[in-house]
Amino acid sequence: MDDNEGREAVRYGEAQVERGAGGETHQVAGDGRPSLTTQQGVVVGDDQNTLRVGERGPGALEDFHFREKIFHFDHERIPERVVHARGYGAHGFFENYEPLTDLTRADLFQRGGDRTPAFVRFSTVAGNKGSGDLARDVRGFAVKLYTQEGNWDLVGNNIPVFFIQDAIKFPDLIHAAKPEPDRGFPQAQTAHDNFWDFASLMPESTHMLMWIMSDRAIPRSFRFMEGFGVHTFRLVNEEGRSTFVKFHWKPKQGMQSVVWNEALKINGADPDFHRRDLWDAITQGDFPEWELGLQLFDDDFADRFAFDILDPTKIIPEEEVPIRRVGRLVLDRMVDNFFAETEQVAFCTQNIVPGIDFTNDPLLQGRNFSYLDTQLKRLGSPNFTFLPVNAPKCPYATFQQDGHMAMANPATRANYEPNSWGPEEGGPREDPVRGFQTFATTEEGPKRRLRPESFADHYSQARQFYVSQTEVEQRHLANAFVFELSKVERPDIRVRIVAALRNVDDDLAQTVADGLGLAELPEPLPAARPTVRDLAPSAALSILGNGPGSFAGRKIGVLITDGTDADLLGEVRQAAGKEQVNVELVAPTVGGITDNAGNRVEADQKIDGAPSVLYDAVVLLPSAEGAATLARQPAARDFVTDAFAHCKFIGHGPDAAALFESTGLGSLTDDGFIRLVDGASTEQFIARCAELRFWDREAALA
Ligand code: HDE
Repeated sequence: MDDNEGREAVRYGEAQVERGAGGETHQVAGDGRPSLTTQQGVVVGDDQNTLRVGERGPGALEDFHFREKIFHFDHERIPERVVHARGYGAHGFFENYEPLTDLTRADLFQRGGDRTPAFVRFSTVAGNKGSGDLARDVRGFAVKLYTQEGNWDLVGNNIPVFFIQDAIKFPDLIHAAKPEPDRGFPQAQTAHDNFWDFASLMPESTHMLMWIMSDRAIPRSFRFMEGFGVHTFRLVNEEGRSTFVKFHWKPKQGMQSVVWNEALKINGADPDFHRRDLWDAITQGDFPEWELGLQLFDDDFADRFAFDILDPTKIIPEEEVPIRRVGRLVLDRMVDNFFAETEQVAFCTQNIVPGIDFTNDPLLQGRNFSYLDTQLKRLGSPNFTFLPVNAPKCPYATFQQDGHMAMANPATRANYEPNSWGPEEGGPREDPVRGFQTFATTEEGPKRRLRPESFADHYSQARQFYVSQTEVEQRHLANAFVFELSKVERPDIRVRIVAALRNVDDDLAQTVADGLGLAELPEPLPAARPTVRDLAPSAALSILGNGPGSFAGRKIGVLITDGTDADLLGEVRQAAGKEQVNVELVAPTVGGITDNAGNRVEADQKIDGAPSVLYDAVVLLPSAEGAATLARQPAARDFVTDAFAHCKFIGHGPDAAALFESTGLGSLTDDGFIRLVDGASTEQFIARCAELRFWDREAALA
């Protein structure tokens, strides 16, 4: 008998499903796709129409497929994170360079070359899940390391200090930063009264304010920023000896930020700019890497250091305690499913492993409560630890049981401990040798609500950060204060911030005051401790002072039109390719152009959808006729003027003149414009691009 006898072929879109006459077998004809089923495994015969009585009659309640589908859809959302709601994750590994047995017994640091699987989630803090990537904000840098002795979560930020010194102020800080409760805006912005009101009344936030008003808060991409564990932790070795440690992630790609006007425009042109960047890099095989750096110190240093090592509003300058690079983190795989992994990943600061321990940093102590608590709210069950992205990749055995979504109840007879059952039925036992041992500090003192005196200097390191910046960075920082405070409606709040800045640097305070149009400089805010004005600048704190020295991994937007010079375009592509620089072709239509050799060249972007803010540098290669046409189009003119205003290097072919004329840049060209005529000049252009921006232009225009 013919196998297909009695079967009817049904086409739904592209999929061809074979249905047995008696419904007994279900398989897919043609492309081998699996059959669609209900959650109970029943193959669905019709996913296009609800079950109804008569052709135009009412729906039937017994339509279990429809009910299951809508029921599940209705429950798709889980609460977004209270903070760090918008994030993007990727998988990878940590590779340890050499044994660190003298410092820690943590398994992942025991052998050189060992690789530990990792999952990293980058995020912004203030905005909701749908907010733009380019908000001026701290970025989260949360790393989950699935070690062979349990999961270690290093839940850090891209800024090494924090706004507050005590976790009890966290709800206030976040309430103040988030949209104002009566009006429900502004979204993903600190540029409003409540944030600056709170900040101006919390002198301890001043150091952090310097960082978030700096270009660190508008990174070019996740790939180009540093990460920090922020708090002081402990490493503990086999003998039980403890060494204090601060954790750093150093991007091998170098650091890079955008300028504020660019950030505002990127948010409109591509609110997923950072997501897309990470997705593109990893899927193209350009895996981003960070080196793990340790700042290691002992009690003697802690006692000597000018600030309290438990104070999370302070750094330890690299010049005072150098960073030892001990391994590398490589991100080499995107998630299979955003929700299952990036949304459901649950970082908890309390997730540490033998060989690592906490300190009494009051922020860290508070966080250790908060993260577990928040995961229960968000994921709805204490069994969130069994979700694949959260589960350890080493063996685990507990007596925890039941609860919503229980997935791994103990299979033994005993579900308690101690018990007198044998190994088969008795379940796991504690292990005093391999098990986690808390570092035995001695603690004593009166139980009080108190901020230690050693936390009282709020301005000296803020000043140190400021004086460690280049002139360009200082200008950006002052402009950021002016921008944000100009959005603040209450003059007294603006004045109070300027008064705080007087404790940091008088020039900065004056520049901000001028930018705000303040008639006179206010008296400095009373300070608990006078500012130490001569802390040595720390070169490591500047982004521009630590340039990448290469343009690799960056992107050039090349503007082309019909008649574009085929040879020059070829040179640009070749020179960029040699330096691992990405090129995107931007044209009047996405269908592309015909170059002067008669070749059809497809475009990546239509000019209206690809403003130059999406690129690190631009090249203008229109034909003379194309340039004349583009000169009449606002989008093309903005492409050029924005690239100019954002201090980008601009490579141009001989026929771009009409574009410069129309934008008024004809007389303003400077050394950041590079005329491309042949292979050599194109290579020079790419080499110049390694400087990332032509900052002299900004100084000239200021
Ligand atoms: Fe968080 N923080 N935080 N935080 N934090 C959360 O946990 C909290 C702090 C950081 O990608 C929440 O899962 C308190 C410092 C990152 O999933 C919550 C305090 C640093 C992420 C929470 C802090 C961070 C969070 C919200 C003050 C840098 C995102 C959702 C004591 C060292 C992790 C969640 C991810 C997320 C509490 C301060 C980093 C509510 C109480 C300092 C990167 O538990």
